[in-house]
Amino acid sequence: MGTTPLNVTLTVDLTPHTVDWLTIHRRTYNGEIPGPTLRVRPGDKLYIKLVNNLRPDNLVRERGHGPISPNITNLHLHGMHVSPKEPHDNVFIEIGPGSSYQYEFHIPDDHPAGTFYYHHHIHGNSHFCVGGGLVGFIIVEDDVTTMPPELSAISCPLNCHKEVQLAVGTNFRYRFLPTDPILSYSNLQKDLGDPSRNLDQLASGTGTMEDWLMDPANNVDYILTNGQMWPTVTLTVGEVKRFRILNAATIEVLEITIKELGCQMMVLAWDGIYVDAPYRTRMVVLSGGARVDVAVRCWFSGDFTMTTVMAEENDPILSSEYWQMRFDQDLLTLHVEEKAAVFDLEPFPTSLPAHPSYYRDLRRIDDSEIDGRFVIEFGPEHEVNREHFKDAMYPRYKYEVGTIQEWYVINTEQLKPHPLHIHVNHFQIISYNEYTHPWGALHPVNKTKSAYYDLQGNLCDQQFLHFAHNLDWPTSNPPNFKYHGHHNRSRDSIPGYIPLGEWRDTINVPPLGSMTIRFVADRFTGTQMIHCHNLNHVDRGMGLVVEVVEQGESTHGAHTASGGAYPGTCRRTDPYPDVVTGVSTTNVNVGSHEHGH
Ligand SMILES: [Cu+2]
Repeated sequence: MGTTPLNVTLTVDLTPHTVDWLTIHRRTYNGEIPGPTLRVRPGDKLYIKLVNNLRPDNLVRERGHGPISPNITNLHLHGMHVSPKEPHDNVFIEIGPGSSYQYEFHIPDDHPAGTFYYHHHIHGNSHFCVGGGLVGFIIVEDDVTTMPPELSAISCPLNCHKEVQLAVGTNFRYRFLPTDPILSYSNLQKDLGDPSRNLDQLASGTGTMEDWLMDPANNVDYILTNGQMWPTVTLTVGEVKRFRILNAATIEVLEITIKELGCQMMVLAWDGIYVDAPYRTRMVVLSGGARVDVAVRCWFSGDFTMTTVMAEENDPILSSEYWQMRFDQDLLTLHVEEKAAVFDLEPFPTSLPAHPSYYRDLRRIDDSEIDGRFVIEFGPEHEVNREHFKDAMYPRYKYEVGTIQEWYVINTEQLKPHPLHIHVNHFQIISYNEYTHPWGALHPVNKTKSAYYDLQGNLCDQQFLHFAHNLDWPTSNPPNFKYHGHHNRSRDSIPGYIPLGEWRDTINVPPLGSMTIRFVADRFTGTQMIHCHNLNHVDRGMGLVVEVVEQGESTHGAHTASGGAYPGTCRRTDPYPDVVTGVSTTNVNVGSHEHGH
């Protein structure tokens, strides 16, 4: 166990970043995209001094109506099990131009070893800043004395040459909606006076540099791997390497695969938490903020392509909210060299480290063990539970530390996926698109029938229209929509389907999707954020805060969503049903009709 204090300085500055012939200016940590990789061990105390070297500006816009100044910054340790209070992982700290802040992160002795990341987390400018490059890996190293030897053979600290870190980002992106104040980098850069050539007129007189970059005919990739275009990773035939892959993009869901036949991928961990046992996969699906650890081995020499696929046979709905952003893009070349000696295969890991006690399996616990329940509803217009996030003053749910929580997550949008991210605690997937009554009652007719019922048991029309008539993937094919899977069916071939029991800190909630998650509110009290990790969405208010209180402290006083409409109903105009009546569990908090502040 590490006990060394680790001191790191991360300096945020505007830095030129060159890709091929093009130099762009982006906000970076220590001048790099991604920022430096931080390696820590359980028990370490990590001190990060965050220095903001950006210039002051006059750009002040109200949150929710456009970016606040992208020259304000802060830091979040995504997925790390650390305190959300100051001076720890409090994401509501704001560090202005010319200022600095001394963060402290006390990493628990029993913190899982795995792949995490740090990034900027200011509400209102996160899409611009994180998408531009304010991301970096933080890796909690395994304990060499207890990790399985086959895993140690492909991992730091003993075999760092076997590790490959891939931060897949969109740092090259120029604009998608030129008039959109959150999505348009160029206009914002112009407003800020950042050095930028994006709006330069071309000598040919055919528009701006940005027009040229955005013209599909010019075939410009905008997905970068570690800030580069198509880097090369070298392996030898039969060698196993451990890839730590981060989706550092702000909007896109990545469906990563190896294009050519001849390489194998084994999933080791999701979001920094080892799976129970390694399993083969042909594709990994990562929403923004997600990480996966995969072991890769190739049988033949030659060049292979790791690519992100958005092909017809997959789920176009996962890619993003905007159809024009569907893409197939190559991420890197796997260059596999001939092996001089006899052909032998290095083994894949067959076992993985156990989870800490606070990530114990909650799938088969008795209902009576569940201490509290909450609903998270992603809805239209960037709302969570029918409202926009404004500040951290009013938690929407309070619960005691140490309690077992069961949350029901639904997405009432027909076309947009929303990746849910919960700070501080990972959560376990208990049900996936089961479409039962949110409180566990069975569908009155057929539990496996894919229809979505609200808290009152009413069939929600929008779900019914898409799903009810033809449930079998992939034959179900309404326009622009494919059914994303159901946990009672065999969904091995569906990209993005999440096996029950796995742990995540970020999970894609497909359109009209639903899931039940559980977790222990382990150890840390304080206000913590729950939000959509499509960063343009959270910038517009797609988040809320909850508060974990001390044991025995009152959980009253949480403010429910305002406006007379509540989560778990079919339409935003539906009244909130009285779910407390007839529900045997205690501490159902969504039904409180308490208002006002
Ligand atoms: Cu969203």
